[in-house]
Amino acid sequence: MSVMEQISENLMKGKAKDVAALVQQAIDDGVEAEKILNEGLLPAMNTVGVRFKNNEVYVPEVLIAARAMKAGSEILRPILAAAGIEPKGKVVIGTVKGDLHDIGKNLLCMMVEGAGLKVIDIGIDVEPQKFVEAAKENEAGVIGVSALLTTTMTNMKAVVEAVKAEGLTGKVKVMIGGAPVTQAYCDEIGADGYAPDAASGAELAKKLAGVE
Ligand code: B1M
Repeated sequence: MSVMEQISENLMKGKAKDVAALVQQAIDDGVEAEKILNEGLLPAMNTVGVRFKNNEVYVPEVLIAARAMKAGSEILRPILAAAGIEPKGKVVIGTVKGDLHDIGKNLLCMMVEGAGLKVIDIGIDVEPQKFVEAAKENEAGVIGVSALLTTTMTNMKAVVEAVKAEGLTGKVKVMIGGAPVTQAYCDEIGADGYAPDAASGAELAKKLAGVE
């Protein structure tokens, strides 16, 4: 099995230490950091996302795979940065105002990062305006809003409106998700996209960021 295949295998099993060691070994052997990312880490994380979507694996497996992804990408990050290879898109992600749930949001952050985009996680109970400010500050093209409560999911509309008030409609896309959220609600509030799970969320973030 090639080093790249070993990286993928170990990432899918969530073996963070082994992934880190293999990534380092590949670098020492002269493999380009971008190749390790694109052929070792990203496809494996993508496979985990697909399995999660198909209910073949569950939240714990995704979390440990994401931890292994992080261990590998942290070794690559300084090398990629030095080579001027920027993440392909930036996404601000937070849980809507009034809502303290963060497990789904964190999962989404990991999957989006796993898809090769930069994530700016602005936490829970986030004021609508703060989403917009974070997007402007970080020059992010996508805002992701998570909601778990029917009582406060209405604050998602305020995020769409805050983007509009800043004249950023079309430039900064808003995607929404979370257990009570639906495509119909997305259409109703004029958000740019809805994803039912974190894996689809990562795909949608890439699409909205104009990546691939
Ligand atoms: Co809360 N809670 N909770 N809770 N809680 C729910 C959501 C609830 C359905 C339980 C129930 O009554 N059956 C209910 C909401 C009812 C409703 O409004 N429809 C509820 C309630 C009522 C409450 C409180 C009001 C309870 C109280 O105090 N009386 C309170 C509210 C606090 C607040 O937020 N202001 C509360 C508190 C809590 C805890 C703090 C105890 C804890 C949160 C811990 C934490 O997040 N750190 C908690 C938990 C754990 C839950 C349940 C049990 C699990 C939620 C979860 O993490 N699921 C939940 C019941 C349930 O779902 N079975 C419940 C796992 C997670 C991976 O799924 O977040 O759906 P989820 O994310 C999915 C998708 O939705 C999607 O991707 C993920 C996976 O692929 N997704 C996105 C999520 N965000 C996305 C964004 C995207 C795209 C996809 O794009 C931007």
